[in-house]
Amino acid sequence: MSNGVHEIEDAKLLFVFGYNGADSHPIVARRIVRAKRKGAQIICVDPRRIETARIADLHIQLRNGSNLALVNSIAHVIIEEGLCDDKFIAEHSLGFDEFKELAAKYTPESVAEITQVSPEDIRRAARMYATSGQSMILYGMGVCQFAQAVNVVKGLANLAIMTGNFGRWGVGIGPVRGQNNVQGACDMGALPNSYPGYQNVTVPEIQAKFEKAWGVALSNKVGIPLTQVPHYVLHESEEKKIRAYYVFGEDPAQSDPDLAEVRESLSKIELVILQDIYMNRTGQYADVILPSTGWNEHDGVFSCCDRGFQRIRKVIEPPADADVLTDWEIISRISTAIGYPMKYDNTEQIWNEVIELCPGFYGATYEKLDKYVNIQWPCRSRDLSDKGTSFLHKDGHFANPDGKAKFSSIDWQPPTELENDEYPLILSTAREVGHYSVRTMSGNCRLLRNLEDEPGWVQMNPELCDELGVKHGELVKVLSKRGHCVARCLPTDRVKKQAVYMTYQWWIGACNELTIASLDPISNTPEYKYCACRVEKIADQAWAEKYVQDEYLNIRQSMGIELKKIGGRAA
Ligand SMILES: Nc1nc2c(c(=O)[nH]1)N[C@H]1C(S)=C(S)[C@@H](COP(=O)(O)OP(=O)(O)OC[C@H]3O[C@@H](n4cnc5c(=O)[nH]c(N)nc54)[C@H](O)[C@@H]3O)O[C@H]1N2
Ligand SMILES: Nc1nc2c(c(=O)[nH]1)N[C@H]1C(S)=C(S)[C@@H](COP(=O)(O)OP(=O)(O)OC[C@H]3O[C@@H](n4cnc5c(=O)[nH]c(N)nc54)[C@H](O)[C@@H]3O)O[C@H]1N2
Ligand SMILES: [Mo]
Repeated sequence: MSNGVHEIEDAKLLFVFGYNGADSHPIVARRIVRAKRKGAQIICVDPRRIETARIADLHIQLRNGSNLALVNSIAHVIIEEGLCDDKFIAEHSLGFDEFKELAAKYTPESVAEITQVSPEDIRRAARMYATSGQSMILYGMGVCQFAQAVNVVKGLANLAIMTGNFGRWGVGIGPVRGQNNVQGACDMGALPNSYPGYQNVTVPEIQAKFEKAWGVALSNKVGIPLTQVPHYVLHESEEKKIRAYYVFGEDPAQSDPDLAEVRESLSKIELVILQDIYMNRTGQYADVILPSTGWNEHDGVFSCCDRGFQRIRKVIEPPADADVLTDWEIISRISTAIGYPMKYDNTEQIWNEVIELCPGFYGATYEKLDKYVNIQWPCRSRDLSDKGTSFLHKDGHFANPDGKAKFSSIDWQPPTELENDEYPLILSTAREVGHYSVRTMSGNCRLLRNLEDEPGWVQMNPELCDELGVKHGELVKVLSKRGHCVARCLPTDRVKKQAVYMTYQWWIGACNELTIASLDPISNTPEYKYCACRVEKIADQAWAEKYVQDEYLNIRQSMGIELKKIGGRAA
């Protein structure tokens, strides 16, 4: 994020784009509500009438998959109506003339069919965003989970640059990232192309720095992104093939797209290691399972989505009979066994090594984290007066070598798999408030399970339900070219008739049986938000209910959560 989460409250306009904070990040959503109370205007861009849409001044209920057409059209209006910050553009950016040419094509009238948004609403959104004086964009998976994702982010950046909404308090762009520590995973270099602190593995000086610090020879080759693993197992030559897969805090057999393909690849990999705090679906393919402690059983540092480092502290001992180690102890022992002795006594030693090697984190010492609680990088000085950086690009100085922001001129492109005769509906997948990602954590909580349990819901417009003759709570079959699953029908007029929505944590209503592994070429994120599907009525509901129960028990037994009954006795 270019700005701090706390700054949301002070924005005068929030442009909430493909982000459902009320379900995904209720604490961030509180900030949106407070901003509204302080007088901020809100534009919500989402194909569903989500909670933010209900409190918004303008809800743009665009057609799924039309993001960049809408964004380019908003830019068109800003230019056409003379609402640009010409001084900011002239002093702090490059490429505006080329962008103007591209934007000229995107009249609101010309994108009305693609976006299903009225030209008047596009003009209103453009005026509101460009004239508030302090506009902040918040975006989420409704942007990222498309084959054209990074380009939409660039399109949103164009809007912020052309209106000078960067480098001040309460403006900027906020990718409100997923988990509590997904930003931390990237900060620590859990990426195929970088060491900790976004230092690229292909740069010789950086390679030399880490070789010296660690006393080893390091490769300068970029690694393989998670979502390309099936390709490297199933379709690559012998010498490029993946043979061992060390899965750490991830459940690809539940959360990756096209699960049939994922299962095939997990079965073909010679060695699968799973390091987790619970059994998950990938565990069923694991040769070795390394059980680790949970967040309240160990110390560490998390990075919030807004670059804020915060310490976490151990509050309880793991159960005496649990035979678990902390993640860092497991990694240290594996490394030592492989032949690179790794010895730390505590997380502070690890953290000190991190900040020593990462100039942008250098000043974020444990001492300061204790004193100030939250330090947002960059924090480059150890001096106690450097408390980190709430917003980036101060005074229009951007992180490119020439200090300038770059406009990107990119055309909208349709999603990969469009609706057709056999699969006439759009399947979009998202989140619900009561369960978390692959549900190892929330699914092991009986209270949450009592509130919501298998097989999960498929949200459908009431008119569609009528046409298919299915009612609230009935089990239906959802199919795509790649597979099928069973879920309960949830009629809701918050969604349009053309698209149905599922959440991805259910084992029986597993929407990733259906999703397509079409990846954004830059981020490698799959197109979870768009594929073609069909919903079928199930005539024999009693059979279907029994199927769900039996299947649930089967899965729980195979994961060791429920004991197997052998000859009438639990074994
Ligand atoms: N309770 C709970 N909270 C979670 C999680 C969870 O599983 N459960 N997961 C966490 C994780 S990993 C993440 S990444 C975050 C994600 O949090 P969000 O970014 O909120 O993610 P989603 O709910 O997947 O999608 C956001 C919105 O995108 C909309 N959308 C779909 N298609 C389009 C489109 O074409 N254009 C636009 N503009 N919008 C579209 C959907 O309708 C949805 O409302 O949540 C985190 N928080
Ligand atoms: N269809 C569809 N699929 C999606 C998405 C979608 O919107 N639609 N969203 C995608 C997104 S944005 C994300 S981020 C992924 C999330 O998917 P995953 O990352 O696979 O799921 P999580 O539930 O976040 O956690 C993965 C594992 O980490 C374990 N874990 C938790 N804490 C610890 C710990 O401290 N140490 C260790 N070693 N393990 C731990 C959990 O038990 C769990 O098994 O799903 C993706 N999949
Ligand atoms: Mo995520």
